[in-house]
Amino acid sequence: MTEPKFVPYRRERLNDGDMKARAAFFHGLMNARRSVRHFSPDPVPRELIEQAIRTASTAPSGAHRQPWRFVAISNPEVKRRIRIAAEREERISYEEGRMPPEWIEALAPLGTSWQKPYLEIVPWIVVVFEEVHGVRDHGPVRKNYYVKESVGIACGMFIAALHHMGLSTLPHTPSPMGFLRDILGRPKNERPYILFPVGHPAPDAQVPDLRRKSLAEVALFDPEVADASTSAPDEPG
Ligand code: IYR
Repeated sequence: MTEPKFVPYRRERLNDGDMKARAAFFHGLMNARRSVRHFSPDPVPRELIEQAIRTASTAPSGAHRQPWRFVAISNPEVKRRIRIAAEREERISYEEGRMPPEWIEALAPLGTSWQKPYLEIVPWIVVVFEEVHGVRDHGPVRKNYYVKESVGIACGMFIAALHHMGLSTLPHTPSPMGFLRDILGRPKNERPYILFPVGHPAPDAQVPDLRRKSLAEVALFDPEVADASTSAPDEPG
């Protein structure tokens, strides 16, 4: 059994006023983020993509396995192959009934279609893979834990990092996404999770006129709770 090893953790302690000011600033910043589908072809330095991936990779993860892999693509030929394969799948979803009518209707306010020209226009595509399990040269596979949760958190931090540095993106999941493993030559223990086109919005970019849920719609503070003596105990785990 590996012994735990601890190091001191020290953070500057801010006063409540400073924390409120920072909280308001950060909310304003994040509230200005929008998913973008109209990108500019303007180049973006690789260093910025590297930095966003570094930030994403600070995410917490199950048993600290860090079960994510970020594949960044700027090569126009590879972007083209991804667009062709994504549109092939999306056409089946949108036009040939793979997405049921209820789903198509749910997407109607977003104005999406099977066509994904932005996949060729953007300077970068970043495909995030979940490492379903680790690999060892000999013996059984090395298990990972809470992979979806871990990679989802990392993707959220990636989106925040991009937005904070002034870039835009879209969490895109052309379904099914198996073609990304083939095109990008990733091993079997890696599964495509989300594809992010990354760049600047086109000067004439538009986004759907959406409303965010209010705090009252998404949060409960100290709600009435069931009597502990009558409720079932939690499952261990
Ligand atoms: N993957 C498709 C469909 C799609 C699904 C959901 I849920 C969205 O929020 C948006 C789109 C596409 O990318 O068009």
